[in-house]
Amino acid sequence: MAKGGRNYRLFSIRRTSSFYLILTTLLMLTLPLLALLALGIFSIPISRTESSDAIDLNAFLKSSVKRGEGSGERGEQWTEVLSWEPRAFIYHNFLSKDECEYLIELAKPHMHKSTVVDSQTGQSKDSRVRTSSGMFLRRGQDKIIRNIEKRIADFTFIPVEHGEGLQILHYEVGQRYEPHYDYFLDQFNTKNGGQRIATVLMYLSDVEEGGETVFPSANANYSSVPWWNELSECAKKGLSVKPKMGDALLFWSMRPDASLDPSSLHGGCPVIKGNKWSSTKWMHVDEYKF
Ligand SMILES: O=C(O)CCC(=O)C(=O)O
Repeated sequence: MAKGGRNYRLFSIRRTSSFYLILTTLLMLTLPLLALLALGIFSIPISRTESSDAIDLNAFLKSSVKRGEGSGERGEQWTEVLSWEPRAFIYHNFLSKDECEYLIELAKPHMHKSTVVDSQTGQSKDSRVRTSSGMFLRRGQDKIIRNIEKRIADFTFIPVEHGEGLQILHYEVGQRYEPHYDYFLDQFNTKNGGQRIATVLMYLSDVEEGGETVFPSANANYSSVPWWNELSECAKKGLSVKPKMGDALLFWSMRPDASLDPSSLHGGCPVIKGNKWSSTKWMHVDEYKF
């Protein structure tokens, strides 16, 4: 029995030392791997079933919600390609209801009849093609506006400093903005910031009927949009977007080769029923100073 006991001890000592040997080997193999992972030289591949674009956007959105950017809850956020000629995209639920209401309340006491820019003098002038009322907010005016402007920069990849101040617009029944370009065809207006490269149009309210943004020169099948049957006659003359509170429409006035894009011609159809509130951010190729 004593012999059997010694054998058993020997066996258990051998078993313990093999265990430590395996453990040490594993540790020696793991340590360099951990060091490579920590230095970012090596990464673990993750298989993705969705498109990488959608995953990246979700990650960006989740992180901004976690960081508490913006005010109020936003519905599900996703982007939709509207057209490639012009390059136009809809970002659903870009603004929260609270942000829309905040912008409207901020602007309300300061609204005056909208003007257009005179191409000879660069001064604002009255116009029959634009019958809405509006006002400009200062870039970076307060925290909520800074958050919205940062979100616009993240969405468009155009720095905040290239943007004009937000313009708030109000259209009542019958009011409209005839089709026009946002880019300039004169020297005067491009002195500050160079040419306007892109526009983000944010809808601050729903509109019961009419008030769509229309692209009459878009190279697209206008009637293929799912909301075709809900559009006014004016909106059916082009590729149109129906205003929805919180949605943002991004379109580019310049092509990737820096030429002006005439298919970006766009207008606001007359409001038929209800009210339309929107906010426009014009962005330039260079820093816009004010
Ligand atoms: O209100 C719209 O739908 C169009 C507005 C617009 O064209 C602009 O602000 O440049």
